[in-house]
Amino acid sequence: MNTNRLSETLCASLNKQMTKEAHASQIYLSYASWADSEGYEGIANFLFRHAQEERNHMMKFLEYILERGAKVKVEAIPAPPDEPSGVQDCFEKVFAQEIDNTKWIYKLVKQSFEEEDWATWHFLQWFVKEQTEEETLALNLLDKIKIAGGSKASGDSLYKIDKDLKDMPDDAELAETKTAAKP
Ligand code: OFO
Repeated sequence: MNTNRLSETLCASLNKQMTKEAHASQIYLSYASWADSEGYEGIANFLFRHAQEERNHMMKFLEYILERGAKVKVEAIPAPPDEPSGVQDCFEKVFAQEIDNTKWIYKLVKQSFEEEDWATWHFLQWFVKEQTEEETLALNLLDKIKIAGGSKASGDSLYKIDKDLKDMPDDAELAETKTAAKP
């Protein structure tokens, strides 16, 4: 009896995304290490936490594949790109990374829809929401850096941003959770 509830094609794509999440985690680890070595303790802390989040995303895919009776394929993780040249470049790279990941999540959603695999489609909705949050978070940070002067931001304003990031929550509030009383 076949107990595998995933198609071969969807299983391959989910495995691919699992490795992409692991890659994202390595990217955040590398940027966090760069930030720490530059003296930005708060930014490093924020990015280290995010590296862990991506690792959790990887585990979510792994567990889902197993749960559906399919086979997990653990593969090599590509090396992260070059380290950032400054704080603005760092968050531009973070934003670009999240946009790219959203693109892959959307491809998976489309594939699950086309294959009429509603369990996988439902599983992926969590990631659709998560990507919106992560893009918003990165965008908000870029806005702050832009206001502070972008690549010409003063040491003082970067110090303030670094301090704020230390305790900043990892998730952004989405429009749907806002109210007139709490815009
Ligand atoms: Fe950056 O998010 Fe995973 O999926």
